[in-house]
Amino acid sequence: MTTTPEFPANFLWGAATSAYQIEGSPLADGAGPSIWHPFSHTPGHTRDGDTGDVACDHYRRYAQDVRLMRSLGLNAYRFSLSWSRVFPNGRGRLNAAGLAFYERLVDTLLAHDLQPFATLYHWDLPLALQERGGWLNRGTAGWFADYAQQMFKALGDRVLYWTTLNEPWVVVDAAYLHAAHPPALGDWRQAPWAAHHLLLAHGLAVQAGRAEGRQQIGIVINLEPQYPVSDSTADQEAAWRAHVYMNRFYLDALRLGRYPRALQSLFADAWPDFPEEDLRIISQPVDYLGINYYARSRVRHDPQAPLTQASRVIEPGRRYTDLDWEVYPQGLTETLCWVKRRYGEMPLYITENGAAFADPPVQGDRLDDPLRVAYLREHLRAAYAALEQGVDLRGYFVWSLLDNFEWAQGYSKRFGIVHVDYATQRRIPKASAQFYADVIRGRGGEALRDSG
Ligand code: IFM
Repeated sequence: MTTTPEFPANFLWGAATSAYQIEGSPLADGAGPSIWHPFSHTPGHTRDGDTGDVACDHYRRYAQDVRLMRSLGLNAYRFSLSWSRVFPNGRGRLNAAGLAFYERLVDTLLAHDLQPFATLYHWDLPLALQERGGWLNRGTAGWFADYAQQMFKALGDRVLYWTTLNEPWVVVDAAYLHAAHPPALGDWRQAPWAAHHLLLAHGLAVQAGRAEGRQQIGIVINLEPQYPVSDSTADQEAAWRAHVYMNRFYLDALRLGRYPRALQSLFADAWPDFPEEDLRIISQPVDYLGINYYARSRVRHDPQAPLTQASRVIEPGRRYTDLDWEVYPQGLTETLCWVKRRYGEMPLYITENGAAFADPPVQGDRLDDPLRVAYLREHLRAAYAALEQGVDLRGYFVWSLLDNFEWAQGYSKRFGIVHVDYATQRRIPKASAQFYADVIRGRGGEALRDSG
């Protein structure tokens, strides 16, 4: 890229978080537990036994966090609602005190000129619904739509952007293939129904949103280009299976109204005959797609790997983050262009992008995180390259505003542009926060200029 990037004037510049990862107080004010509560409290499930009990204490400190975002110049904030805060049993009685938290949050965002971008499901299924079968129970899709409808009614006058689900692929893969997230079933044969019910939940929630007059509803999908590590047929086929399983499974259903045929051979007799009508509901038009991009995978054929028989490989000489995810910015451009090519023109948002690095120690009130700054610079340039290639990119959300509970990794991985001292809950904007503020102020500009 030779030009100085200049992002559109109405571009959304945001940061993203999710409820269980930052809020803390998961049972406060009449909330019910989500599946993450007993899971994280069970020894051996999370690194160092970490739980979301306190997290970033955002439930009580949200106003300070909103002011912080405003001070950095952000104009949007992507957060999720905890279903079981609002419906302690997942259905039936609404907990007004839980809803009141989100009303306060949204009102505070608007008072600070931050556009709320609300996600209805970021992995924290109400435990009461898991006890009825969770995503293996078709009823969960309907209960999700009921919950969504109530949220559209309660907050739809103030929240313009709605996301039904965050990363359904992870929900299914982590719980049903690898037993790394609750309900930790670890049986790939259950994956197709779980995935299908999640997608049906999305479709029914979109219908509910339309009935309530909502006009900016989308879904967030995480994508990762899959490259074979060698030219061997076995590795190339493994990369293809990984690509279909991760990148096309959900988007083909959502945008083309069918599952990729290759999934039938992958799942063999565990692949059900899904009702056609469901696919019509799943594929009804949405207003935007949210893309979460972090890394690419280089994969090899691995007969031990469940389902896809493909494993990600770590190679010397490449750059990785603290989670062993490869730093590969051009993959973001490729991914956005691939979505446009395969699924057609539509508004896209980068709803998550960021990096876990073991940050250097805080010095006074400063924390220099040059690796994260470099990661963000390169990926923002890659995002701009996609815009230049005609992708209708409308916004970028860094993951994450704050260091937070990184699921099974607990607090050991830090993604924030703002450091959180978990002992005191003090927030310290890192150099990357300052860098992002400069990017926003210049709509790209000098901060993203090619230094080479
Ligand atoms: O922390 C997660 C987030 O909850 C979903 N997307 C990826 C992030 C980093 O792993």
